[in-house]
Amino acid sequence: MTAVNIAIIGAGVVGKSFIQQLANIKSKNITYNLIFLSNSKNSLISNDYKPINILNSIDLLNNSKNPSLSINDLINYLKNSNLPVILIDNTSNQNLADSYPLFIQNGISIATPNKKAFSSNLNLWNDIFNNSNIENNGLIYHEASVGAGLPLINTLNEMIETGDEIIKIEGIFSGTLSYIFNEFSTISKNSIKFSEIVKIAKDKGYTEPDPRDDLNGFDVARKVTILARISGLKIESPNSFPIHSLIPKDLESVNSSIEYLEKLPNYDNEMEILKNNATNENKVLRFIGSIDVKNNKVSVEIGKFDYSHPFASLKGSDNVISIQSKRYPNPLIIQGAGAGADVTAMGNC
Ligand code: NHO
Repeated sequence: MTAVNIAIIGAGVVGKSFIQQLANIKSKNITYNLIFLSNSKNSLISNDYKPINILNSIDLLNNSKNPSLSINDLINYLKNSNLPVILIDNTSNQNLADSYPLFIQNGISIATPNKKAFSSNLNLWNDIFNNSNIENNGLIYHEASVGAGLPLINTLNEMIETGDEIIKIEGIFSGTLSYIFNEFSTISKNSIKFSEIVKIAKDKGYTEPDPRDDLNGFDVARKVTILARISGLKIESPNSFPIHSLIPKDLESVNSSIEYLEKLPNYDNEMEILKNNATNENKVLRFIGSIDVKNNKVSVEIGKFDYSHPFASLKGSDNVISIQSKRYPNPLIIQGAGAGADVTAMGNC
């Protein structure tokens, strides 16, 4: 039986679920020993690298008097471990993401749902993956950075590594926007307004605290950047291609999400026209990310789809991704829950 040491940063929505899954993991060949856990306030550290009890680690962390370690102190601690180490980054911290190359150079592997490292500037991406290709350096896994735990990034990497050529990837990559469009633009006619659906999504807890953080399209742009880079496109940053923001210009700068939601009904007309045009063509609207590898074109936009298209029949907040390649001229479709703590945490495992 091989043993691996696990260090976890971040014990929020995804972090807590990951700890549960780690405590119950069914692996025949590998034992996972927790040696470090931190959030932005406290840390729990096993100075002699003996395993910490995973089951009550959250309580221990909350009662710990130790402050969080600096990134350099954490690297120094982890690189002296006598077993291989995997760092699980369950934060959305940019500084930590910027330090991945350092961790990897010091032989520490990383598994993370944090999109920041893979969707910031291209230099960071190159630094991470060039370093992880060097013998004895750490490896990097980020399955949950797009589509939560759906088998997407591994599948795409395997297709490319075995010589397939990606032609086009198109998908619904935001759980929140999937829900909003699945309810707003349906195969059977409905009279619901865009602003009403946004409010319902917010009340159900599907959106970020300020729904504009979902509706600006930037989260989708980050995910599209990641998939485009894996497919071989040199995307400088998520700002280097068109993103259709769903926030009316006048409401971009209003101070609070409450004011935004109050004023949103005044702007329903534009979305209503788009929906009616789609209905007249027997189509539905969906918010999609698109990567046309062949023509080197990337975008985040509202698309219109026939009722028979797999994107039209999507339910709830599911994600769906269509990959067209030389081997799959009829696209490979990956579909399922693409948001939520458990399915995101699973992507780290
Ligand atoms: P939380 O709940 O804010 O937890 C963050 C934790 O990190 C806290 O414990 C905080 O104390 C700690 N932390 C922050 N900075 C730190 C530092 N410097 N040192 C130590 N600790 C620090 O965040 P979540 O929700 O648990 O998210 C964690 C990561 O998973 C983020 O990178 C997030 O982007 C990523 N993620 C989350 C989800 C989700 O469902 N919550 C998803 C994907 C990735 O599949 C999900 C998704 O895409 C949802 C999306 N909105 C959609 O599609 O609609």
